[in-house]
Amino acid sequence: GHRGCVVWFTGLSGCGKSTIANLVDRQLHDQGVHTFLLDGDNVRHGLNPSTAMLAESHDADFAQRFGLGFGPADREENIRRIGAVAELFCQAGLITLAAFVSPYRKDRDLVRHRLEASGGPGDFIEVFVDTPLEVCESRDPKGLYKKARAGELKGMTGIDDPYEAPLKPEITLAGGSAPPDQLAATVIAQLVERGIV
Ligand code: GGZ
Repeated sequence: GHRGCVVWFTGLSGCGKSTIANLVDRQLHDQGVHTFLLDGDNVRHGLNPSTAMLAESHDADFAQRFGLGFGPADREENIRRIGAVAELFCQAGLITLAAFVSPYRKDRDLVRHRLEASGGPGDFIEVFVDTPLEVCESRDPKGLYKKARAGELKGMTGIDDPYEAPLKPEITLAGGSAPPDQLAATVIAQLVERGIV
């Protein structure tokens, strides 16, 4: 058996965090470990939809008030909600994997402090996927960097919005230096070493 914890992946868009988190999730699941993965693909649709998405089912004023975008306050609220949900999964005993840009240090630190207060030290494992911006930008799967460089997208992390790297992450992965499955193996080895799985 194992107790719950939150493994929090942070890094630039295109750094590989979602790919690595998915590999860790699948591998742990295959070993019979109870996991749950939170990432933009499930969270920014259900829990934290954009204003435009929310407007499909609610009136414009409601969508404006509760929809989330990528401004500083919206990112803060995005991470706050995700942190609260991750805390619940952790309390349910799941190895909870979260993969979000989460660019602001204070927002990640708040999640850490809440988790360590409700659970214990070691319940929050921050994984910094440290991939050079040039590598992320060359991948650019959604063309967001290109748009940001062209001035068509404002507030892109790493271009005209800051990414505040963790100061003392539990794990740092040199993204782009090794294939994703090797980086996922590094994470799992760390979880074993920390007695989590
Ligand atoms: C950063 C953005 C932006 C801006 C849209 N800045 O590569 P992706 O596409 O799939 O991952 C990015 C995702 C970021 O959502 P998060 O919920 O992880 O962000 S945060 O933690 O900052 O709240 C990217 C896309 O959404 N995207 N606009 N301006 N990423």
